[in-house]
Amino acid sequence: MTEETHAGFVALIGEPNAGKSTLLNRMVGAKVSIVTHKVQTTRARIRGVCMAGQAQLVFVDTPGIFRPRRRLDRAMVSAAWGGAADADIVVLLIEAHRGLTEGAKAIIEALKAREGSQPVALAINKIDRVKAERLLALAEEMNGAFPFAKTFMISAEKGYGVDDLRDWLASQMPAGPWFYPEDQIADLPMRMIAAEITREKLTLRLHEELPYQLTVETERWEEKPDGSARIDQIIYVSRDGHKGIVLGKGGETIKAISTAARAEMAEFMGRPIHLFLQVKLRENWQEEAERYTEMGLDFKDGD
Ligand SMILES: Nc1nc2c(ncn2[C@@H]2O[C@H](COP(=O)(O)OP(=O)(O)OP(=O)(O)O)[C@@H](O)[C@H]2O)c(=O)[nH]1
Ligand SMILES: [Mg+2]
Repeated sequence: MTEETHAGFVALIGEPNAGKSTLLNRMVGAKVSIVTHKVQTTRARIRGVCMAGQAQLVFVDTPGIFRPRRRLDRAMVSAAWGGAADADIVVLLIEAHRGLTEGAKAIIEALKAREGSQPVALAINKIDRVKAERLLALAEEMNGAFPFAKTFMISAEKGYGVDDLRDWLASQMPAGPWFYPEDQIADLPMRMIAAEITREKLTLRLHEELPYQLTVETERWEEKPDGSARIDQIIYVSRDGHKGIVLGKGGETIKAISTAARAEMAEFMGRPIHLFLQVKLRENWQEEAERYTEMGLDFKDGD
């Protein structure tokens, strides 16, 4: 007799930089969502699949929740709450060393305002950065602010406490068939993963506002007879001056970015990749519906 299967969706929410994408990647056991030390790295909902015994956990990584200013911000924050609405369980991540911040308080207020909603678990992340004594007080403070179904202390980066969190989540999943084949780890199209990898390298390399003012799209994908692939991508920048910065002196910057992105794509896809990057000025890309569709975000008229 086969054991009954369980499956469900787990939304990871929190402020930008809380470690949501790092946790998703650890749960999945592969890097499917990009990670940087900067805030607002993730722009859309990214699903990663994790098997825990007979349970399939579909983790939904979301953009960080913050006070939105631009249209892109609004689309990101709305994608984050949309991810929470569709989930069986929500996990709120906070950073141990920052504690109950204003931003976390705002998220908790919004969680309270939701009706008939799913259980919310708390994951105090980055515990490798604080002394253990501090954690109990923080857990108490957090649970005074919201009735969390359960509290976990984890380090998504080091892997501490992650198994406990996964096992508990698995025990909470409703009975039902799996949503994805057992060996599938993500449901993002390859062309989008490739674009995200390049955007990660750009974000790591470029400073200040620039990473937030650009977007990457995979324009062409050509399978080669020798098993390799040729990938053509466009980097859209919104200011003329940004083009030169992305290219760098004598094309140095774009070359370094391209090398790093290509290496990671080749590793992820397990085959040689030929990557061609082009930088284009498109002042209004943040107002164009098509750019949002490419990212997997909703574009709302009148926003
Ligand atoms: N020390 C420490 N750093 C961590 C831990 N988890 C994540 N980080 C770091 O925190 C930074 C942000 O991680 P991300 O996973 O990109 O955070 P995020 O919540 O997805 O951020 P956004 O996509 O911007 O909302 C990165 O530099 C990570 O390496 C942890 O457990 N300990
Ligand atoms: Mg992220």
